[in-house]
Amino acid sequence: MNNKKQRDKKTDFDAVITGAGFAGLYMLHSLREQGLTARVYDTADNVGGVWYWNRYPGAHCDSEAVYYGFTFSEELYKGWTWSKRYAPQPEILDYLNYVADTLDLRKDIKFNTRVNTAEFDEEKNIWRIETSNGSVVTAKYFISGVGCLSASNVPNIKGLAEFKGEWYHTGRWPHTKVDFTGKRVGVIGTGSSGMQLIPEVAKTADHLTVFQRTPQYTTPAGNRPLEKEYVDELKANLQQLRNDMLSSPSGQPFKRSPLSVLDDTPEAQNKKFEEAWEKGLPFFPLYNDILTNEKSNEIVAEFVRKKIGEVVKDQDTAKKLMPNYYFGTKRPVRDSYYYETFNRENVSLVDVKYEEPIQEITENGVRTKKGEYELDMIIFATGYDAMTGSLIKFDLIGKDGITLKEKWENGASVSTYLGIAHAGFPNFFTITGPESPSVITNVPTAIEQHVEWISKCIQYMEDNLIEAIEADSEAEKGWSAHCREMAESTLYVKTESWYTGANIEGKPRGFLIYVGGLNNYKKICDEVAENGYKGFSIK
Ligand code: N01
Repeated sequence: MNNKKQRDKKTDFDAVITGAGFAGLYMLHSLREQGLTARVYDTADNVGGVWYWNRYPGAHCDSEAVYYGFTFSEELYKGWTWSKRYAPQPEILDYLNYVADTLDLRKDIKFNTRVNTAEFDEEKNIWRIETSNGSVVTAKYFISGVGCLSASNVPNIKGLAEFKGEWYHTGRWPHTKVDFTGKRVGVIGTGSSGMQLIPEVAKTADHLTVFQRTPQYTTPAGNRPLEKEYVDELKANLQQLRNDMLSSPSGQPFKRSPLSVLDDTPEAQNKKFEEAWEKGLPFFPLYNDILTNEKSNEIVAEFVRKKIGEVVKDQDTAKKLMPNYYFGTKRPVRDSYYYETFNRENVSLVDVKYEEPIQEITENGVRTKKGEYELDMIIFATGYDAMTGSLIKFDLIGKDGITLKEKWENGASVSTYLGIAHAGFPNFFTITGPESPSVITNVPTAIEQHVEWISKCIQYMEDNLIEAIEADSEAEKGWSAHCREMAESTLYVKTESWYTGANIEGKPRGFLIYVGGLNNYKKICDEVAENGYKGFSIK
């Protein structure tokens, strides 16, 4: 007899999920396959999540396309063929639409709807969710699929309201064409988004001024069409590919060399780096200690700085473009002709960190310490309030009326259990939440692992007629301490970045990513489940 049927269903849905990107789509599908009901809410008018919003020219994913998708279904994987090694945003959005259509997901998604409040009812052990369209629904489970990078950050620079020209943020790009032709365009920000956008804007703008606060390491993406034989082979061996991805630190089937950079002679190091640079291969698998050994890291960093000096003709500009922090400790970028763009006559670089900080935006452009840059358009490629921003920007109210924002003291003391669960917030799960491997892995693989773990946990609850599951405070403290300890053994924590919260003015610092590898993380999560959900209270 099916135990589930014995549960007295006292809610509108078994689960409510926020976000219709990779995470929300798979979570919805997975719960439906279990015979449960779920409703997804998204503020956009279609599926896609970050790939719906990030429509700026040049937007690509810098995880290889053949790994940047779902592997849980043979039908889905085999029915889709990527055109290029790194997929452009429109193709990823098409892919997510293909997923939604193939799995018939849309009927359970409410678009154009924001979740304003989600409140846990302690007596009934249910969540009450209020949305922007005025509706109130109840669910046993509340699941966040909003991801780590969805709260856009437009910096608070004096005078923006006075600017007479057009302005945009890369993460909220319009759905209509933005024309740069003949215009004086300023781009503020040189992270992944800025570096993808800048070469595209330069092609048609009259003049492009790049306002750089921190230079960024990037290595060539070497994007190219995919060979049919290679794709066919992956499709024919999907289970092997899936296992390799889930049992790797990065969520991609790369084998990391067991060698330290220092094990090789300078000639051997150089040969490997040159080959990676020429072929557009990632640098991290070449050695095992690029992110942990300062000397090894400096050798890679120096190689990239030397390349910048070779590619960029004007040596003053080249010097400004050379980073001086640890390679890879800000999110590494894979680019298409980024440094080359600074050889164009219509492109100039302004160092707003050391030479001429931005003072204000005027009605005509940007004023720095040295003078005014007249502009017709300003583009903010200034990133996101990452990891926690989207979780604390609405009222998520747990036990005793405490919000997640209050629990985390507005970000000063973020603590989770496994990045999935939260003491004081029963039956609430976060997909790729803070303190999980999330953004330093191939994100769809991390999402698959989380969704499958959450689905299994929910199935366990349904089978055993469990009303509520909640992370214990002690387990949570232990997990957060473990995450911090792991992070402190790397060079990541030595650099100011969005990983540490340093990109947002006033945001408390912390390193909210589990750096021990997706493979080890999966083992820990599986052990917790196998041990009767160790670290959780169940009732
Ligand atoms: O944002 P960022 P992003 N004045 O935070 C600068 C993913 N992504 O949108 O470094 C002047 O990296 C800031 O300077 P600094 C990926 O995970 C993936 O580019 O803080 N400048 C920095 O240069 C990525 O890492 C893809 O000193 C200001 C830039 O703005 C993440 O999204 C593609 C400033 C922000 O860089 C975020 O990338 C795109 C100010 N007040 C994005 N405030 C893929 O390919 C900020 N900056 C998968």
